[in-house]
Amino acid sequence: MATKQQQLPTLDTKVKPFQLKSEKPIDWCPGCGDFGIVNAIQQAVSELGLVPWKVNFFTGIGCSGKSSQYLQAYGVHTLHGRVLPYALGSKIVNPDNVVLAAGGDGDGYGIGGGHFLHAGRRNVDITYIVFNNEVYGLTKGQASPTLEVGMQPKSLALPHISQSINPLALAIAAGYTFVARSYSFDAKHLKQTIMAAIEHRGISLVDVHQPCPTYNDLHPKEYYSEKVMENGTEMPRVYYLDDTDYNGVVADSTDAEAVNAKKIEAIERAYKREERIALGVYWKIDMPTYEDRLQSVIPALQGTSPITIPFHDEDMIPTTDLSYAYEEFLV
Ligand SMILES: Cc1ncc(C[n+]2csc(CCOP(=O)(O)OP(=O)(O)O)c2C)c(N)n1
Ligand code: SF4
Ligand SMILES: [Mg+2]
Repeated sequence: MATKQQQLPTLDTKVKPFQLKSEKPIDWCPGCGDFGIVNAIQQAVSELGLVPWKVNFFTGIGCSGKSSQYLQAYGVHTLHGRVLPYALGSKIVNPDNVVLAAGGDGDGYGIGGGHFLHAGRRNVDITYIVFNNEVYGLTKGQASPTLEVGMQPKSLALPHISQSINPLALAIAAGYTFVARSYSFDAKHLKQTIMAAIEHRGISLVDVHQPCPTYNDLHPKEYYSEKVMENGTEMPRVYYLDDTDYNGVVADSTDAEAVNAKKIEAIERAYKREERIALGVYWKIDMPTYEDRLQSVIPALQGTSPITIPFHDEDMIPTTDLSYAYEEFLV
């Protein structure tokens, strides 16, 4: 089977990142982490040499949701919490395209939480990038599902009284086949992580820590660049899993027992309590995608895109007999 990299739609002459910028005026606050994430997406699409009109970019609602307007590609600025159904549907009918979904932590892990979990089970070959700033930025800084209990950014009148969720652990448990964390102002790491996520065959989650200087004063840019004490030594806050002994890549996905053990290890790694923030790939496994399984039950889809199959002839007569589907309703 061809690797995903070989299958990606590419141009002989790569487009430059600046050619992927749209002309829409950007209205994010100065210093917002969203700038770094959109830049990294443009860099990744450019460096992979992707055909821009074969990149479909869907976003949810929030400050982060505006990103689809700032990338020169086809896309939809969708409904709050509903970015994944758009993205999954788009990929299933256009399997040759590269589908990216993005949105905020409120959008994806809150109102869109049901879609977030069930997208994992399906393993459609898309990349989902979540802008994680611990608040609902667009609606003035209410607590998002990733804000830890007891925390009080300046936008809250009182400390937060709900527990937070762990998006990486949730994604691993739900069946995502590539789960990574990055940071909006680590341009190189973020670009490389998004590229690896796009190259991965299956659903990939990139949870991106992102300062919201307007509403979240707990974790500004300075927080990520400061040093912290670890075992009596000053260490950088942000570090890389690649520089540790941890390796989240499953070598043999057919060994169910080993996969389970590795999954537990990955979830434990995602839950590790530490002052520092580990960026990198927490979990990666090669598994059949939803598209593979669909083709195995509908052989007519093999080697083609559903979108190219005509559903009526020249006289507008349906080419597929669906009457059997209604038989049970006939009286
Ligand atoms: C159905 C629905 N409910 C609520 C809203 C109001 N609303 C708009 S954006 C948003 C939260 C955005 O937070 P997040 O997803 O974290 O994105 P951010 O702005 O932080 O990037 C809410 C609650 C809405 N637009 N639609
Ligand atoms: S409110 Fe926060 S997340 Fe939204 S644009 Fe401003 S800084 Fe960025
Ligand atoms: Mg948010």
